Amino acid sequence: MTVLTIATTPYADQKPGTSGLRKKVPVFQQPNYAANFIQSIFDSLDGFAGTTLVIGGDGRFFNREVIQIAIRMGIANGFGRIIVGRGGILSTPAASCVIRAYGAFGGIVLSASHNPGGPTEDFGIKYNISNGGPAPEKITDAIFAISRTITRYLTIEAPDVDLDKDGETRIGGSVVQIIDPVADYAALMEQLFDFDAIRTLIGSGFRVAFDAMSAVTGPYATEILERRLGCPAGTVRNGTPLPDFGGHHPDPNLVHAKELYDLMMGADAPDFGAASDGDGDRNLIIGKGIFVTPSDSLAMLAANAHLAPGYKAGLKGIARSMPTSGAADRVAEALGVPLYETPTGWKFFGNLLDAGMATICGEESAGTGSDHVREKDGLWAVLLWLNILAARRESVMAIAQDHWSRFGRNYYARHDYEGVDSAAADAMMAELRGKLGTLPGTAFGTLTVATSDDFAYLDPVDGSTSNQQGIRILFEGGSRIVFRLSGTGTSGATIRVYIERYEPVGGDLAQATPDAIADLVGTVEAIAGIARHTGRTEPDVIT
Ligand code: G16
Repeated sequence: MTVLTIATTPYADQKPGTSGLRKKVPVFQQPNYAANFIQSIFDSLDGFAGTTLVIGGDGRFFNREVIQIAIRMGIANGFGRIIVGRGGILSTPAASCVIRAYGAFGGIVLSASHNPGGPTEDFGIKYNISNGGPAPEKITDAIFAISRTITRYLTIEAPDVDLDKDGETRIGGSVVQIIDPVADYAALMEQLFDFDAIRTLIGSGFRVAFDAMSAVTGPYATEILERRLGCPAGTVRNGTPLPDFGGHHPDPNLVHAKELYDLMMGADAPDFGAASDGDGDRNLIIGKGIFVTPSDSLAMLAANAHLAPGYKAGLKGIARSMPTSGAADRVAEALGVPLYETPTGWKFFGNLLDAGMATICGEESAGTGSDHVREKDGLWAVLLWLNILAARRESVMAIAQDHWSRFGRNYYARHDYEGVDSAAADAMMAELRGKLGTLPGTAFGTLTVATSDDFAYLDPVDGSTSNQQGIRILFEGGSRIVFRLSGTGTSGATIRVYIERYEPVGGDLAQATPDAIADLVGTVEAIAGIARHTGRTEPDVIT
């Protein structure tokens, strides 16, 4: 086997965002674009000669091509074993599971998550470290720095590997191993949850609808829900991963999973509805007649996790991203465990999980997970819900109402302004930042600003700091609005506005969310001037 050194020139735009490098497919199709980034990943790492690298992706358009590039480059750079999910498939949580199960040095995961796929849509590459979690900023910063000066990449001359046949192939001094993408993950789920109890629940006529959104969770959900837990065939909808996700956004929110939402709000709704995203790390939970917000789902899962075998010893701590509602904080308080508030991005939970400081983590962006892997995990959340439902034998609605009556309710919504001109969005944020000192004491209608700041995080494990992670406007009485720019978009900027109002126990816990937060929504323009800066008068998506 000859290692080829291919001369290349840098691209200036390979800065990883919230979760890896995400760009449109034609950007990735530029000469050497993917190879440059993959070589920059390898050049940022030390000591991997002879070790194992995991490679997989969510099956979107361009997945197979980049998998072949990554296999050749992994071999040329000296990995001893390359483990690839059959068909080039590994969901993000399954990739995390496989990295841990096989003691791999790290993994390359090809995905643009919930973003659409296809020849002109989105693609992405991220690197996960040996704990199975996303590379921390120290590494992503190094990757970016290397990508700006790269002059060569290493590859080998070899035919494509047959991705569809399990087994091992020796190439030079390395082994390429194609594995079943589902088996290790499904085995882990069987360890964590009471499959017998869930099977009994299903056997009693409990009906589940799971929308895989033509994305990667199809094979996982079919194996686990239909084959192992006894849900009838057809429980998993849109269960075949398609390169363009059937032309839809594989984003499990109320806009893109509207069909499921409508089903769950209908007269003949199943008992439990759920969906997952492009790469399987996000989740949407809907009970009969009730959408559970991701922030509430985190709190309810944390409060009931002890009902599942994997968590019966209790939680060490709960972590949530800053924009996620404070519902989980009240559960942590009641359980007497610490609550950690981190910046947006699953990578910030890794240190807390590794240090044994937190067991369950969650984000408002439909992500929940635990210390079983180092990524958020859509099907895990579905299975924990099913385990809780099997143990409590109550409806999702009853569990939610009981939760609010014990802890109070955090009314919560996120307003997204998508594809906004980046300069206008930056100007808006800069102006807000400039007024932070003067906002406290200012009244907006009936609301008065108590404090305002730009969230900064000091990692309690490694002492690293992350600044400018979102502008928080906290009102007297505990309501809050947070402004932040998304780090996962691929065109223009996305402004996210997170709106939250806490209703204590004894208050009106049965309001419609838009009514409960109407006064806060009414202050957004006066505080931030989104319309003035961007011309947008309405959000594109409300979740
Ligand atoms: C990624 C990160 C999440 C983050 C989300 C939203 O999710 O893994 O931790 O909450 O992006 O980020 P933003 O608000 O910056 O768009 P995913 O599912 O896209 O990988």
